[in-house]
Amino acid sequence: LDYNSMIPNINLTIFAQDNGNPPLSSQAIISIHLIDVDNLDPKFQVSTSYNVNISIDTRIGYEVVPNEGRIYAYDQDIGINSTILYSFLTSNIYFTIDKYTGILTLQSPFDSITQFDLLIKAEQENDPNKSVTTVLHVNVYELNLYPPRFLLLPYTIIGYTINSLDQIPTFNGTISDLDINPRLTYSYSCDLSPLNLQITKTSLRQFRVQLMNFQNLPVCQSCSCILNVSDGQYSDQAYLNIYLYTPISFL
Ligand SMILES: [Ca+2]
Ligand SMILES: [Ca+2]
Repeated sequence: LDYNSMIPNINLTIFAQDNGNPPLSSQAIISIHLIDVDNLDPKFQVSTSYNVNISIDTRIGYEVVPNEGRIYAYDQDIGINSTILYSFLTSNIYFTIDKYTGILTLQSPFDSITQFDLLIKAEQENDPNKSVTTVLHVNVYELNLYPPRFLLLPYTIIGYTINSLDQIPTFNGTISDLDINPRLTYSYSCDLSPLNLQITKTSLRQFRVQLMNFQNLPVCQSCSCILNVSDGQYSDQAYLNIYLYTPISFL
């Protein structure tokens, strides 16, 4: 008898007859009522594994829904149908899973594109030994559709060869990049080797160029540097022309 594949209530009619003449007989009905026993583990609705594709810019608190739908498992004993509890077997800082609903929530932001797997367990509330596991494949991606561009060219720095801390020759520039959160990095090269630049990111799309060794700079009329900005995939270049004069009082 298998509860899951049978009608749980069966009536059997028993018929008895003797060999007398005439034969006498009687009948009785046996009513069988099947009760399920807890012999089957829970099962995930998705038989393979779950997959999550999530943008690196996703905000904390966001409900993360796998491609296959919400995480869901059920007790295969249909007559018992115990409550199922969900948990992670792999420790991770990014997601929480609701114990009762299986809902995944982002609790920590991503700082790089990455891929990792998490093991998820579903167990019966009344018997933790009756459980099943599945894998959640996580793919953190970043949309990078637009190239960065230096704005408001040409760039020029004019200054003196000798400076104090409050008059370091400086240039503030802006980048155009239509992506939501461009990860811009800067580099440079100059035609005059003693010229060293410090490029600082001042905001998501703004930067500051300052001349290093500002107390003792070479004379430049003009020197030329090439600035480079990259978003990891696309890049742009701009010329920075530098004019450095000897202060008149030192002539
Ligand atoms: Ca069960
Ligand atoms: Ca971009």
